[in-house]
Amino acid sequence: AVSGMTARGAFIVFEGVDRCGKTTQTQRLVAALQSRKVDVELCRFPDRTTATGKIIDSYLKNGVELDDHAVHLLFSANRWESAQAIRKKLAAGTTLIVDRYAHSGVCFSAAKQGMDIEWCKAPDAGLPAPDAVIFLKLAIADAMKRGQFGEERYEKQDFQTKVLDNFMQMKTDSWRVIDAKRPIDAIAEEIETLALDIINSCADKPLETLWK
Ligand code: FDM
Repeated sequence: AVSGMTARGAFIVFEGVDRCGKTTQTQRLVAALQSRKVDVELCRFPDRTTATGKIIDSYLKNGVELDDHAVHLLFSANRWESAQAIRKKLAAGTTLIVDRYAHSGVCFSAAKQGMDIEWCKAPDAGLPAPDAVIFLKLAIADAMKRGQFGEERYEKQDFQTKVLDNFMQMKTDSWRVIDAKRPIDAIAEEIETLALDIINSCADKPLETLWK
């Protein structure tokens, strides 16, 4: 970074199927970075607190039925609602650790009948792009050994298997794939090293946009 200017924060997204340990690892990483005095915040999508988020929450809890296309657009709108704030925070030097983002958006919707990946990608085009996607890779059989999936709409074995296939299709060489079957501490250590490296290397690079 140029001296006298604030280095921008890194936009680090965690992805993976349900029960892969994303929520645990994002929380661990934020705590680890805070203890190193890194300016960092945790976010998650969907953000269930906004107007679109409340409809999404009800949909996920099976409270309302929505057309597959319509709810896909709501998930995307839910990210667009945060796009300006994300850009501002990154520019001000805050690193954002994000639990799910546009890849979940595409991979979950495209697991439904008649929804294809290209169509699903379109509404997110132009959003701030992550500097890194950390993918916690776990077989569905192993995810299920961690206890039953919950009660929400998508927490079913067949559906999660399709989601994982979609993630594997969307994966690019730049994704950091982590073997999520290992003990929590070992994974957390690997991720901390990775994150520090990402934070350093993106400080003087411009933020990109999806889907590049
Ligand atoms: N999900 C999440 C989607 O279907 N589309 C999206 O754009 C996003 C961000 O919502 F099953 C799904 C993934 C998951 C559910 O996520 C809620 P959390 O992480 O369990 O709250």
